[in-house]
Amino acid sequence: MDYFLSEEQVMIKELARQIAVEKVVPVRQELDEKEEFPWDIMRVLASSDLFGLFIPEEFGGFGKGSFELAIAVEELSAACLGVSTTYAANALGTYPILLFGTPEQKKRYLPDIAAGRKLVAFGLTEANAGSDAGGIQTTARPEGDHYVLNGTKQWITNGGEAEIYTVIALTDKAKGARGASAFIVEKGAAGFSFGKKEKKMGIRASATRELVFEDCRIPRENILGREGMGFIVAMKTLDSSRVGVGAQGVGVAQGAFDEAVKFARSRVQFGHPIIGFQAIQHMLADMATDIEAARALVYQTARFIDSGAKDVTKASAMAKLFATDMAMRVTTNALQVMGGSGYMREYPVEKMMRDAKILQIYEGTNQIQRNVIAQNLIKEAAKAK
Ligand code: COS
Repeated sequence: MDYFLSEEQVMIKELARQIAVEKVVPVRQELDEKEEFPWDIMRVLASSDLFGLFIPEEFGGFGKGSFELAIAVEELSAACLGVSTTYAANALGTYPILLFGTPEQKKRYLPDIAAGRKLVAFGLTEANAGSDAGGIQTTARPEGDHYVLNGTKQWITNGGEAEIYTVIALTDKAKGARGASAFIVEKGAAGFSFGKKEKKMGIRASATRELVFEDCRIPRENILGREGMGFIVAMKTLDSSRVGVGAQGVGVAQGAFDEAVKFARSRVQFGHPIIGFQAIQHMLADMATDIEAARALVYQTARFIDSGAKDVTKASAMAKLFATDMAMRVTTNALQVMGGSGYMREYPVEKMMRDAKILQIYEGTNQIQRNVIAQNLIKEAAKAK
């Protein structure tokens, strides 16, 4: 399918693919087995200017948007979802600054992010606040010209590796979600430490840690937006970034599909390559159709976001939901096409299937995406009446 990419977009796609093939594929199995953070690859992405894609030119970026980010994420995801999660979570952590930062905050933080000199992480989730993001307990108490943070954030991607953290905490506990505010916290701040690195089923090249705040003092000017806006900052951030999770789904599914086709062409059973059997052909046909439908939805949603549309919540949730459920179906069936070989670590598809599972969970489970879509449908129906 031709998605009518501009010359520049084709270049971004080809550059990301070249890095994926030359730098990521050769090391992905080792990174997975050793649970090693992909610093070398992050340095290659930085020197190739891929961290600045969605950051305005005045802050050292390329002034492109969600679409260009999505195509880069897709290509990296076809090679390794652990690597692409590290890269995409950097964008997730950056959106609060991009969407709600003052010109001074943008000037201070975005150039380092655009150059890939500093990684970013987003801190919302807590032990008792996953799907129920409004239930966070971490507090930020105003004290003179500082805020004092106390609490623990859980399962934070890029935790420990990032230099910059965008964190949601309660400035008014009595108001619950409406008393939440968003902050920038820098690594090294007194009272800010990290929990152990989590051991995960998949995306094992990515780092996942707790962020621990114990009387962590940060300057007042590190608030993003106003006090009480934190929940909206988090929701708008997720509206922008969920389409990127959809792009991860398209990428990993394409990667698994390509492996399945390659295998089916060479594997001979009953005297023929198995790609000649209709049972296999129908599975491949369904997988290819599924991937293309998800890609069309993800690309269109990213373009919709880049158009400056005001309300992208439903579209972004739909793209995340469809593309990531698709990724689980396609990686599972790619493994099935390969039979016992697919189950072996010698081939990359078992890792792709393990990795894909997280896409249905992070940045809001797919059950939460359905809630978000339904709430928006109800709102639209009420408006139309
Ligand atoms: N944009 C702007 N405003 C939004 C919004 C959005 N996308 N989503 C919600 N809001 C507003 C609502 O309009 C409401 O405003 P009022 O208080 O003025 O009425 C307020 O925020 C609270 O919204 P709601 O009542 O829908 O909140 P809930 O507590 O019911 O939670 C969900 C909403 C479930 C959607 C939210 O908690 C969520 O996204 N959970 C998943 C969290 C997640 O993705 N975690 C992953 C962490 S990052 S890996």
